[in-house]
Amino acid sequence: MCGIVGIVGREVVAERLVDGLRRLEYRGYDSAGLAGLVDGRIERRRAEGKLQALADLIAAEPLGGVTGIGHTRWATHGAPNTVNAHPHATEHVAVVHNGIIENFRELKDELVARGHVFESETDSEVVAHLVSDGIDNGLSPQDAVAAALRKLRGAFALAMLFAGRDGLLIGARRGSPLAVGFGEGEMFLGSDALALSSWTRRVLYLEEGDWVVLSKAGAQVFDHEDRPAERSIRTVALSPSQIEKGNFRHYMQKEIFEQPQVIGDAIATYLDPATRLPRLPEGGPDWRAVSRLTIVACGTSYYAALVAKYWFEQMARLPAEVDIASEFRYREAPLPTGGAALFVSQSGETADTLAALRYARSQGQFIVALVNVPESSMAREADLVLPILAGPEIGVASTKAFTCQLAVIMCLVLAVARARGTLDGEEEARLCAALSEVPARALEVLNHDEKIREIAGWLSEARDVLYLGRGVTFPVALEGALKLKEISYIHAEGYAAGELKHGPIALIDEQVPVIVLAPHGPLFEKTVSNMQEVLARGGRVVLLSDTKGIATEGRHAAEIIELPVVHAFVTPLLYAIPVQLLAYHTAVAKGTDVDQPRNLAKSVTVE
Ligand code: HGA
Repeated sequence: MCGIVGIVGREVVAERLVDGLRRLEYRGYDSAGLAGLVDGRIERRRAEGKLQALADLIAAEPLGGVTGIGHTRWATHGAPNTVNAHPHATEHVAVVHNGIIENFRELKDELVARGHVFESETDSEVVAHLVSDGIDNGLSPQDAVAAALRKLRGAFALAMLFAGRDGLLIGARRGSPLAVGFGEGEMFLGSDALALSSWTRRVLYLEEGDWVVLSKAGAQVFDHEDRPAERSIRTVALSPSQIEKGNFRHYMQKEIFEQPQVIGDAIATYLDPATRLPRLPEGGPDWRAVSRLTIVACGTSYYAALVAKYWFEQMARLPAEVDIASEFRYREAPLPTGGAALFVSQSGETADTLAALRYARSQGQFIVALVNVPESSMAREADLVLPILAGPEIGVASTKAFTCQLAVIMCLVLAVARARGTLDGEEEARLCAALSEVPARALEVLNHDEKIREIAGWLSEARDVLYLGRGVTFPVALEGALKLKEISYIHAEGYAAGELKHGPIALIDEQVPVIVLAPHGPLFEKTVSNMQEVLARGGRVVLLSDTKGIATEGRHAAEIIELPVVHAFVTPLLYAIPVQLLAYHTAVAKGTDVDQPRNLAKSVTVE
């Protein structure tokens, strides 16, 4: 989604603004732009496409100004072209915006009637004209912003620059995150701490409804009722190695290979190393009294939530419903008294999931947030926060966040099962041991990288690919298909293996690779029967199984990937890795933009 940066600096800021935008590239965008204050006047540079186009433009036509703002745009209103690129400006103010101004049409009509001339099709431009209108009427920039904010509906983060007011930036947040960075005689604004990471580690996160006035001397925060507010400054621990590619070709590849480490970190936090029993942060509900768990998420996090449903029901005997956030939020689902709700989101800012969380709160549910960004809105609004500890995830296609979500969910399920007394001691110990072994087994899986790259060679020629799984590997089949679609643009579907004959089997011919996820265990024979149905119709199967599974069925498959033998419950953590690698290598073979796939955004802060 859109990225915002701003600097009140001591020297010309254009290059640093571009550098800040590079750190936000991972969010996905289609155009970019800067505004700087040059001799008191607003000047802009904007370009369609990659940031390099903007960097080239600035090299050809340098942009001055020691105070400036920058933006990467992921279009919601208006085509991704230069005219619609931010910043939007009038003679008084330049604005960058993340989010959607829902009442922009009526505001625009009013402003047009008063003589304002708009140049873009965006909703965002209305903010520039609204603030400008206030300044035209004699208001100070600060008062004009306060007045404009009162009129805006929707979700947004904003940064604004004012003609004739060097050293002044105003930022605002409602629904989309915005952070303030404190430098030495300089101040910064950014969509997240990553954007600010090469300038400062001292960061203040605006709270919902806050707006902030930045000058060289510091920041003054106001709350949603325009009262001066105190917000604490934190020191953010982000090391350069966490946000650089190192020896890897792509962030996605780096993040896939980080999994043994980060899953290990998550498990070490949530499983006591001495007793190997789960330990959760204080403050959970009385799980014995929870009647039902509602789990809500989007995208990859939704697939982690689907695995969670199997685990909660089977291990903790807790009825669980899983919903896609964008559907759940408007469905007005009745939620039971004494219920709890779990929200899963890498960024903790996903607009639909956040809205769903607020709905669940209005229905009296106990709110648990499972997020990768502990300062995020969901973390702040939850009763219990479980950080997944994956470290910054830059690749748009989520990988390590998925497996860390699974690791932490499994620890939560084990803790809930213990509280509810649904697992006997031996089985609990077996499960905890199985989970503790996952990092070592994940390393073994990564050793198949080369083999998977070879298989991806022929997968890259396919037009359609099917993924089949049963039980806890069914959501992994869905995730595998999503990964392939996201980064290689090959059409893929994930199916519950038993559902194949109810429709998708019609798609099978020699041209359609079928990836079968079938760990040996209680469901193996059933899944293999479905694989046979594929083979009988000429389908080409890639079988992901373990030694036992491959010994009995491997000879039928065109390709096999042998995975370690593990407890059935932890198979999703391991089977996720080869499907990530398959998607990765297929995308590389096709030459697509792995880390920034077309049309996609990372943290989806609009509906
Ligand atoms: N609505 C604005 C900004 C979109 C956005 O925030 N995307 O993440 C536009 O379309 O320009």
